Amino acid sequence: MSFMSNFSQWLIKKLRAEKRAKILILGLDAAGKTTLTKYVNTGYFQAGLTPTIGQNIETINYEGWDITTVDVAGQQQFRFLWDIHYPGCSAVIFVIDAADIERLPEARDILKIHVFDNPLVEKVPTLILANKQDLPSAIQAPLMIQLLSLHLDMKDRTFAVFDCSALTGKGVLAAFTWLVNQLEMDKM
Ligand SMILES: Nc1nc2c(ncn2[C@@H]2O[C@H](COP(=O)(O)OP(=O)(O)OP(=O)(O)O)[C@@H](O)[C@H]2O)c(=O)[nH]1
Ligand SMILES: [Mg+2]
Repeated sequence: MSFMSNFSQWLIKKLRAEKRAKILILGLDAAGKTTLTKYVNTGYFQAGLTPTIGQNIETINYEGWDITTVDVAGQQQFRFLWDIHYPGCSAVIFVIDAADIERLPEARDILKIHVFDNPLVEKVPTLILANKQDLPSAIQAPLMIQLLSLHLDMKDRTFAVFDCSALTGKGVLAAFTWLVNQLEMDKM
């Protein structure tokens, strides 16, 4: 093998090796975090998942990136565990059950405490997912931005709100592509 092909293989390996990211997936219990993570990993909806206790850590390869997803338990008694995962995270995904209007104020409070006002993640891009769009009562992104006052609270942050359904998969790819584009930009 020539020096150049050795060199180019080394370079490709090195560049690929550097494309590593840890993405933290937060949100209230039953928002759909694990369902979404499974969909991203397998391309299929998995029914009957049990509520997460602790966290699920998985690795996916996407567009040359080695992405570790940390899907945490959303139930209140486990939320203290989220603190362990903030250091070193490259992006946050905050999943909201967009059809559960009653819990939107709670989702907003948790988003504020754990993301907006959290200095450990102030420099990382945040993808907010208005999940469960397959349900007729789901609120869509423009109204979600208003209801959660994201246009005010997040004005100094890199964030986007996407509609999606972890059941049908609609919107998941577009949202994930936005996030990976942010990771690419952060690397420049
Ligand atoms: N209709 C519909 N149901 C969904 C969707 N995403 C998740 N679900 C359902 O919502 C319920 C909770 O989903 P999970 O993925 O376990 O929620 P979670 O956010 O991981 O919850 P915790 O692990 O308790 O924090 C399950 O019954 C899922 O099948 C969706 O996009 N549409
Ligand atoms: Mg879960």
